[in-house]
Amino acid sequence: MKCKAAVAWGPGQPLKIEEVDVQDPQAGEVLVRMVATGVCHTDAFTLSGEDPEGIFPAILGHEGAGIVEAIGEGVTSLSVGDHVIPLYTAECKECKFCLSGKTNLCQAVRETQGKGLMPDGTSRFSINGEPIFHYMGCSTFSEYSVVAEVSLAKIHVDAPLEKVCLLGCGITTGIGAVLNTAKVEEGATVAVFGLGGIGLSVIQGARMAGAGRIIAIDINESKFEMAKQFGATDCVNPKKFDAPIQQVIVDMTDGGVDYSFECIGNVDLMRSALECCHKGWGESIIIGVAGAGQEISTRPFQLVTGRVWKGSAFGGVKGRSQLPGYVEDYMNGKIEIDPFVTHTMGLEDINNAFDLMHEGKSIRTVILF
Ligand code: NAD
Ligand code: AHE
Ligand code: ZN
Repeated sequence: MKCKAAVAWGPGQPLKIEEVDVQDPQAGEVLVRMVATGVCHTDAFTLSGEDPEGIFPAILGHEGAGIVEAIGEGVTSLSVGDHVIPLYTAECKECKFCLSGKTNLCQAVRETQGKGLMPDGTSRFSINGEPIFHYMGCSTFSEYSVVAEVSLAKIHVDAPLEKVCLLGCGITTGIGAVLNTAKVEEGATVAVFGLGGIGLSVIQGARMAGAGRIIAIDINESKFEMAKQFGATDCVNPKKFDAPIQQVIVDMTDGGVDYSFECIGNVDLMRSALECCHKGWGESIIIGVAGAGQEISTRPFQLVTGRVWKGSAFGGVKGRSQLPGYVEDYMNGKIEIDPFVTHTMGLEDINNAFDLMHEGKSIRTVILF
């Protein structure tokens, strides 16, 4: 079949709307008609050329929701008409990682996914016979996408896809990092670096966990109002201080926070986030994604004296088992999504969504197909 998709032809180039050929789903694969997709900073990161796994030409997008249009041979867990969220972190329920009980990082399709291919090592997208690569196993910037069965969460048929698409990455990542990775306790003091879709979701998660104090940090003060709406108790602009931000936070909190979250992708701020943690027990969670060749550093003494450095991918959430519950938590009012959707537009305007993100004017733009 043919459909419209936004194609990333090369690093730093605007996406181009193209008519692409989409091959039928093969064994273990599913054809999804996309209804909506968010635009996450990670899409911009890969488009910038900073992603070591970035590969072009590709169809980006990994925060979508849609409806099963066709299934390939051997697909048993999904039927035509099911409502689904594509998962960049698959869940096969069989691999060493899935069975470990220690991680959500299923490896069933990860190797080929990182090469922009389906599990059999080929692409389902092409233009004039030339293959176009998949992205993060999702490629949601397309009217139709082929996704591995293990990379699809079946969700409640009544959930509004134009909202719950954001559970495909940003909101789940932030809430999950608080509840699964850090396991923030009631009354804890939390610092959140970066107030985009991820940081605001961390704040939402921290409030759900009953955190006592939530310190929101950003250089764009226009983000502070929404941070407060989600539960931030203090908002700090590092540019307003001469001292390093970690010192500012330590001074505000009688020795440091119990938990911090880096939601920007800046290795200097990853250090600040670790070093604003309390001696003896403070834990810092890296969520932000840093560019090729970048490395983190700190004095080992920071760890010797009890601070803990961790990372979190998709909030530690196992997509097929747990994401349907997140969708239902939205439907019954336990999780907020609507305020995150600051802009909506058609696929033809998708470059505008990237501009709004870079200008700091949006939290999430949702593309409606
Ligand atoms: P975003 O662009 O919407 O938000 C980033 C925020 O950081 C903005 O509010 C910006 O003003 C702020 N910021 C930038 N530089 C800053 C600085 N020097 N000091 C303080 N604040 C600063 O991005 P997002 O979609 O929320 O994503 C945030 C990060 O999380 C990205 O690196 C993204 O790739 C990553 N991410 C990781 C996962 C994961 O599973 N680990 C999932 C989704 C996104
Ligand atoms: N490809 C990059 C790393 C990108 C990355 O860290 N991705 C996050 C998800 S960001 C979603 O917005 C992730 O889950 N990583 C775990 C995984 O298996 O990809 C690189 O540095 O090579
Ligand atoms: Zn994302």
